[in-house]
Amino acid sequence: MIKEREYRKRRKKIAKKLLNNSVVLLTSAKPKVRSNDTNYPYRQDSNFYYLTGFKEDNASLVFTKSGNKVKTILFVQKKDRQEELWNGKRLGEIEAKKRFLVDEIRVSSSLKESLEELCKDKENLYFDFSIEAPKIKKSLKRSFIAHYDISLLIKKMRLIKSKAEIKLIKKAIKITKKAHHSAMKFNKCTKGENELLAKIEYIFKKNGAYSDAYTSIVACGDSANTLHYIANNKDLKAKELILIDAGCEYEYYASDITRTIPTDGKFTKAQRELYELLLDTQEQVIKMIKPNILRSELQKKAEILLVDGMIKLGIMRGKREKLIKKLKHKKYYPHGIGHWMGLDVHDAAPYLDADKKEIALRKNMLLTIEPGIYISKDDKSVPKRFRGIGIRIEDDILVTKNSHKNLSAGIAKSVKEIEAKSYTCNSNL
Ligand SMILES: [Mn+2]
Repeated sequence: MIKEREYRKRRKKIAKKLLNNSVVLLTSAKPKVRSNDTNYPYRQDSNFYYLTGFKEDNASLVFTKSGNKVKTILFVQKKDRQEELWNGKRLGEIEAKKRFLVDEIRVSSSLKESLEELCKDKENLYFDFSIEAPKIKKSLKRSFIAHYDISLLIKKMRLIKSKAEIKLIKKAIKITKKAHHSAMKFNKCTKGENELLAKIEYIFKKNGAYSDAYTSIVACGDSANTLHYIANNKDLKAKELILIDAGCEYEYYASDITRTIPTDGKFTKAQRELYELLLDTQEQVIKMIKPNILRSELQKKAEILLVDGMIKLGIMRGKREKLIKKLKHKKYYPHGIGHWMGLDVHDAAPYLDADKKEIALRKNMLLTIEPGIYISKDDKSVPKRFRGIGIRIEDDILVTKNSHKNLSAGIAKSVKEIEAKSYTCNSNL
């Protein structure tokens, strides 16, 4: 768990970056309607959560800054017996005062009039442009000299993970590891992609991760060549590979893991050749990770290794430099090498600095490394034995002082490890 002191430390850090004579308004995520009077499960906005650790809806965080004086006020929902009967317990302002290390707690219903008072004499208004712009401008009667996007400051802070954050991510990965190992074990006695997915989600929930960090992908055979295949509803077929991209969210922190496993528990020769090329690529890229390396260098390395390998296997023809220059490899490896991960699976931290230069890796940044090879079943330019194979291998990597740590290294990945996990059962596919 992240302690209240840590949230206060984050708020103090943000406050230091604010201009004098400022007000900051951050609001909780709005509930999303699924249909009629039924909502999707509520999830707090990641930036709001980062500064408060508060999971309730209809809440706001306000900072005021004049000179060196900063005041933080958290607005929370009033206790309401009727509302709580239907929608669950609320903390309420009395308990909120005990818990949060903010200067003041007020009730959400007073936000509008409070803002009029708090904004008096202030010149600068900070808020999250992506969610609040039109509403804020309308609701505040007075105008400010300048508006700033507070989310940019928060997202930048989110690049570097604290000890407590890393601990939660490790826990999420630990649960996800169990889920992937269960899929490896039961692949032979599972009928459909949906059934395998259910096994994975069962493990997530059973272990206290009540949500996935993104919609899982369980894609057998050619389905894996649709990058965002989330239908997960086809039967598993013998002698095919299953690409499983699934990671749970634990206490708001993501894990993001992909493994590709054979339906029969054993790779065919062609599958193995492609798999080992990709695995070697992924491992070599991971080896490069240390402070000051750029993501684009990792991308380049992956492209070189994959193109060399694909030329060797007769999938691509020509000279490596020319093929890469003409982006020919994009047909088989169309996506990036990886992304930041944290409160969001694709963590909303920036990739470029203020000068539009690429941000280099630093200690306690966390990113995924996930090269892939996708060969459509209809691609006549590729030797037949490789058609209809899609493979991705993805791990979650923490940048350390001089090197890196693969936080998901414990999840079976080599051909030998994956084949050894497969459980023998009598049910035919
Ligand atoms: Mn990913």
